[in-house]
Amino acid sequence: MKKKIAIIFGITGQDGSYLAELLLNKNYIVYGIKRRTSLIHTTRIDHIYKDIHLKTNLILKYGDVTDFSNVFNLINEIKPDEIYNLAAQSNVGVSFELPEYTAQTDSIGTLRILEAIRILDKKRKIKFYQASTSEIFGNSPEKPYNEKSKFEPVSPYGTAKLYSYWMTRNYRDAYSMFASNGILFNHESPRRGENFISRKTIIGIIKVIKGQQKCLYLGNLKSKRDWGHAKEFVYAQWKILQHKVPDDFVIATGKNYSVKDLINLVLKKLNIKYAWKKDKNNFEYAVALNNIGQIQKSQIIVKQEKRYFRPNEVHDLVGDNRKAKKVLKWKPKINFEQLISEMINSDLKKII
Ligand code: NAP
Ligand code: G4F
Repeated sequence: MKKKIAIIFGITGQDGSYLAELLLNKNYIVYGIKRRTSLIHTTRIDHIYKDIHLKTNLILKYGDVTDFSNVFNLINEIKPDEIYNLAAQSNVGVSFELPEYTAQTDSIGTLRILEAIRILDKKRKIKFYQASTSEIFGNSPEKPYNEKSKFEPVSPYGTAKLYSYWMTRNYRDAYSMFASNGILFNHESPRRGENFISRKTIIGIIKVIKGQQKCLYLGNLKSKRDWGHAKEFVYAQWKILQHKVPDDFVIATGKNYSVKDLINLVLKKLNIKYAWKKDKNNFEYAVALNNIGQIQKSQIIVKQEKRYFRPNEVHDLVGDNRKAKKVLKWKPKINFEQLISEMINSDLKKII
């Protein structure tokens, strides 16, 4: 049987690496699109990459979703069966500092791919997956969020992603394209970027124990997130494109925890005894109650700092995954505690 061909925009990211593994295991030929960077950073996919001169089902190509001619030429040359658009400036906090670049990548980047498909694929054979996000719900009042919930994004990132969500739907309706949105809630893994809260907390606290930094500085501890495992969430991405019709799906665990819950869990797993206190500005900090590693009793190990707060915040995200369970037969198995344990164990091996 002819092997399916997939393009992954954003293959060097967390999800791109797990999705590439999944598709290669399913015998796809995978074209991974990576950006030109001054230092090559393919660490997340090095274990599956073989020398291009050998026989391989993973081919890396340079590309950037801010360049229409590049996107067009790639799709024209590769003639894929499936396209996964995971490429994005994916950090919500950073989107307040880079709003225009975020829109170029996260909004117009998607439009460029959709337009290329519309022009090139007259027979409407290519299936398109858009990496949509729970950030599009913002602080919309009715929870848990499902596919029919109101969208009220509160960041340049969420707003840019909402444009892509609608464009994906519009191209599906206007041009009969197989174009689907996965509205994914937060998902983490040992491969998560180091400046997202889960990984930042784990790396930071391990470094404090090892004496490589004195304290971990964070922003808002009250916000809640519905955290799942990236490996399970990319499986949902693939399932969305295998469904018989294009559609939009919420992918979530259905349970959420606060940032403070996350920190408490990491401290507990690393055997640190501590107490939370407040300073005169009402900022919280955690003080060690035992000597452990390089930590001295009474040392401030975690502290809130103004610079890590965002100009606007999504307070409470939790998803209703019933449609995905029923229609796609997709169900998450890894719980929050297992996810965080796996990430801690991985970073304990990396930080020496
Ligand atoms: P990630 O680790 O930040 O990966 C993003 C990928 O996009 C990287 O490969 C990055 O390349 C690439 N990229 C950035 N700008 C690009 C551009 N202009 N042209 C081409 N590629 C570009 O993000 P992730 O966690 O894997 O998430 C994957 C997608 O799902 C993103 O679209 C994200 O917004 C969305 N999403 C993520 C979550 C989550 O919790 N992880 C939840 C909902 C939705 P570099 O490696 O060169 O930076
Ligand atoms: O880990 P975060 O940066 O993830 P956030 O903002 O929820 O966005 C992630 O999930 C979205 C899906 O809901 C994706 F679309 C998006 O691409 C990304 O993957 O922050 C989580 C929470 C926020 O409330 C933030 O304000 O942690 C809070 N936080 C507190 N201190 C911090 C920090 N976040 C970061 N990154 N760094 C801090 O120091």
